[in-house]
Amino acid sequence: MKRVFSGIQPSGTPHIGNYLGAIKNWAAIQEEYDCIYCVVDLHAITVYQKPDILRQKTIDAIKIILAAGIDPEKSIVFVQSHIKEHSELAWILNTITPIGELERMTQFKDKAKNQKAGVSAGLLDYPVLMAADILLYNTDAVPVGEDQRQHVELSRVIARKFNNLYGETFKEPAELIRKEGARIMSLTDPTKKMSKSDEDKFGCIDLTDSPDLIREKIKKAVTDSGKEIISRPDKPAVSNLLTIYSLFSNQPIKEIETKYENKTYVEFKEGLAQVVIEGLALFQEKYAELDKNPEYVLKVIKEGADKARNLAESKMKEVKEKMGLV
Ligand code: AQP
Repeated sequence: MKRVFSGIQPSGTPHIGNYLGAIKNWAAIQEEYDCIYCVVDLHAITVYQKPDILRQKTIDAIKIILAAGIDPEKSIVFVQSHIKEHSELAWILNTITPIGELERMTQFKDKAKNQKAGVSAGLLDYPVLMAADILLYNTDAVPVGEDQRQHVELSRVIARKFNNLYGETFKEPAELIRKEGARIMSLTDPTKKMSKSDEDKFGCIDLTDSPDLIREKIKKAVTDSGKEIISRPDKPAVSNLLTIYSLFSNQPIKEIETKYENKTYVEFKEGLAQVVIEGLALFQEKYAELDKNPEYVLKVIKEGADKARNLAESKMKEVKEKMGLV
C-alpha cells in the first residue's frame, strides 16, 4: 500500500475547515493507504504557545483525530516532538534549502505580518520541518488543504536536491487535495481562510462547539449583497456557506440552491446550522467518550510513538550513512 503522512498543529481548537479540508478525508482513506497522522507540536511553537495550553491542545488534537474515525490499529497516530528524528532531519535539510525558497512561502509572509515580537527563524523554517516530517517516512502522498500545497511542493524540491547530492534516498511526495472543502473561509470575512489562530472567534466553527454556539455563529455569519442563495464568485460569503452545507449534507450545491430558491438568508442559515450540528453529532459523541478515558488516549500516543520511532530511526541511519555522518 502507498504511504500517506499528514499533520495538524495543536495551535488552537480545530475547526470545521481543518475537518472538511483534511481530517475527514484522513479517516476516509485509511483502507486505501498505509497512514501516519501526527500532531505537529514543533510546528505550533513557531508562534508562541503558552506551555500548559500547548500540552492540553496536543492531547485534544489526538482526541480529535480519533473522534474523526482514525483507528490507531490501522493508522499510526503520534506526537511529533516524541520522535527526535524530525528535528534532526530538519537540521540536515536546512543545509540544502535556499533561504529564497522559504521567504517566498505565502504562509510565512501571512504569519510574519501578524508577529508583534519579531519573526523567528523557526517561522521561516516551518516548511523545512514539514519536509522532514514527510520525507522521514517514505511518504507517497500528503492529504492537505489548499493552503499547504506550496509546502508539499517545496518538500519535493528538497528531496530532489538531496537525492542529487547524496544518491537516491527520499521519495518525492504528491499532495492529495480534494476539490471541495480545500479552502473553507472565515464566517466573518470570506476573503480570509478559517484559521485556528484567528482572534475573531465568530470566524470559526470549532469542532467542539455546542449546538447553541454553532447556531449563534452561523446566525452572525456575514452574507453578500442581494438575496439570492447561490454559489458565484461575486457572492463569496454565501458560496462559502453553501460549500459547508454541501460537505456536511453530501448534497450537491445545485440541489441546495434549488431547495432555498425564493427563501431568505435566515431560513438558509437555520437549515445550515441544523446540517452542521447533525454532521458533527457522531464526532462529538466520540470526542466526549474519549474525554472520559484519558488513559486510553495516553496509551494510543505512546504506542503510536513506538511505531513511528522504528521507521524514523531506520531512515535517519540511511541518511547519515549517505552523508558521511558516522
Ligand atoms: N480553512 C481551511 N480550509 C480547508 N482546510 C484547512 N486546513 C487548515 N485550514 C483550512 C487544513 O487543515 C490541516 C491542518 O492544519 P494545520 O493545523 O496544520 O495548520 P494550518 O493550515 O495553519 O491551519 P489553521 O487552522 O490556519 O491553523 P493556524 O491558525 O494555527 O495556522 C492542513 O491540512 C490544512 O491544509
